[in-house]
Amino acid sequence: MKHCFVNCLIAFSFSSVLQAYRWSPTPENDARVKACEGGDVSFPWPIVTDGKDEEIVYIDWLFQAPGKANVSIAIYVEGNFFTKANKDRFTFTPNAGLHLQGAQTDDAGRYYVRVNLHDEKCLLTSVERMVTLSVAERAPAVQNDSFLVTMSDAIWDDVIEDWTLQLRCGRFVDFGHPPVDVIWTMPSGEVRNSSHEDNGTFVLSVSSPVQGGNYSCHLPPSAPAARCLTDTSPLTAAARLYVDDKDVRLYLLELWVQFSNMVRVNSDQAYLLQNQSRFIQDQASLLTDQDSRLQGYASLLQVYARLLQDQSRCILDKTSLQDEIIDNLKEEMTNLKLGLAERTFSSCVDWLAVDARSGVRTLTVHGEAIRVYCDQTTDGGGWTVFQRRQGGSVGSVDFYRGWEAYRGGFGDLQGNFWLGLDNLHSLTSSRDSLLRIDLRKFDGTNGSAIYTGFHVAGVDQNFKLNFDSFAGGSAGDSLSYHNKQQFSTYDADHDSSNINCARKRLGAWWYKACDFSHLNGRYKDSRVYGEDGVVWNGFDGHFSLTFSEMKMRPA
Ligand SMILES: [Ca+2]
Repeated sequence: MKHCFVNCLIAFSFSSVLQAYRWSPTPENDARVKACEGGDVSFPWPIVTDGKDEEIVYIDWLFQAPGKANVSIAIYVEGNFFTKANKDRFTFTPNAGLHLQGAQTDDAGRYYVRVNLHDEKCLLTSVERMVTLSVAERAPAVQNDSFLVTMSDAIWDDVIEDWTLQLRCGRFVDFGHPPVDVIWTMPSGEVRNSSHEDNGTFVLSVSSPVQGGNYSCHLPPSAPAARCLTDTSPLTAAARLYVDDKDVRLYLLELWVQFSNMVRVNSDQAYLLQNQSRFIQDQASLLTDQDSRLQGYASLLQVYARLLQDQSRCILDKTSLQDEIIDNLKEEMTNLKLGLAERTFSSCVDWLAVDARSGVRTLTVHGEAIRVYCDQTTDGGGWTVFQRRQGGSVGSVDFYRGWEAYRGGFGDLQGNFWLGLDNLHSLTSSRDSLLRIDLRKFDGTNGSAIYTGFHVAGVDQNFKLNFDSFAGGSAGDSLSYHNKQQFSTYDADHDSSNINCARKRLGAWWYKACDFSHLNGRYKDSRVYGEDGVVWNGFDGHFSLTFSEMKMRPA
């Protein structure tokens, strides 16, 4: 047979069918077969030969996906079954059948089987059959609420002149082939298959006369398997339709619509109210925060208020104290003014008792007022200054002056000045005084010289200098040489020299012949050697000094 098979292959041709065989009745040619996704499906194709000499040479199977060309998927030859690539899920079942394991959605399409035979004349013939396979996607578990019955709005039917409405059962995708209807049970007990819409709902149209009562729907018992449903529990749902008359029904429908709207509106309002509630809660928590913060501020403000009260009390206390002090001061001032008005001061010691500050004061001496400068700081104060040399901006006072100038005095009591010989006589004539001379070198060293029993004679003795003795001082004694000497100016020579010492020295002093000290000499701006300068021999020789003050205090 093998050699013949080869020959027959060579001689192969698609001749017309000889009818020397027969197919079993099922499946019919062009049958539709349904498989669930992942499940098995068989194409039995039993074929029976009816001639002794007629034998199957080989069988081949082809597959045609929708809209595509045939492709070979398997072949059976000499008792061996071969599958093409990726088609090993197909197995052979006698005598021309195929079994597909784990059907997939892309397995859907047309399957052809071609049985190739030869007869005793080695003439090859082939016969074909075909099935169309649908593969349904496996549906998820069906939930009961998928079968809820809903009711449509009523529609006026002009033909029957009555209202119709529809009951809808379920929402799921129909995979099945052939389509499975939902079975409705009417209030009368009558069973009716529903029509079926594309979106998977099953609609029962109810028209006049509408029966009131329970309408229930359920899938037929075979449906879950046929439709790849995984849940085979009874799937039924029911609605009760109240129908007394059409007005009542319409009223009920209106109520239904209103209720639906109300539910929708209510749910909208509920959402709105929830939002508002949340907003109010937020505000409340915000207010709580602010409240606690305000309470904090309030307690802080109370503390501040207490502090301010304390401070105001302190201020009031202080103010009353100040008022008291001011009153006392005013009283004292008044007393002082009264006292001052009645009082006269003959020396800076008198002034020291009422005013400890140094400065220009008025003394009354022999009924005559004299303006003087009181030094209230040096050595206990009470000093009446009658000569000062200090240079500087107020130092440009010329001390090379004549007799009348020295008699009356000149300069500025706050700066460089000579108080006047008449005043000196007046201040010292009635009592002995201490004479104090304060000096300063250009290097800043201070020195002083003190003499007791100081007084200056009158103009009749040309203001002769008188004192008892040198009483000490770091500047040394450079005035005893001049004791008992008359005062000389360049225009009044009362010295004991043959020359005019005042002209020679360019000053005015109690010259003898001529001097050991010369504090009315020419003021020099630096430490310059010269007999014409401001000189105190015992302090810095003939070098000019930067500062000189002559003062007296009653002994
Ligand atoms: Ca002379």
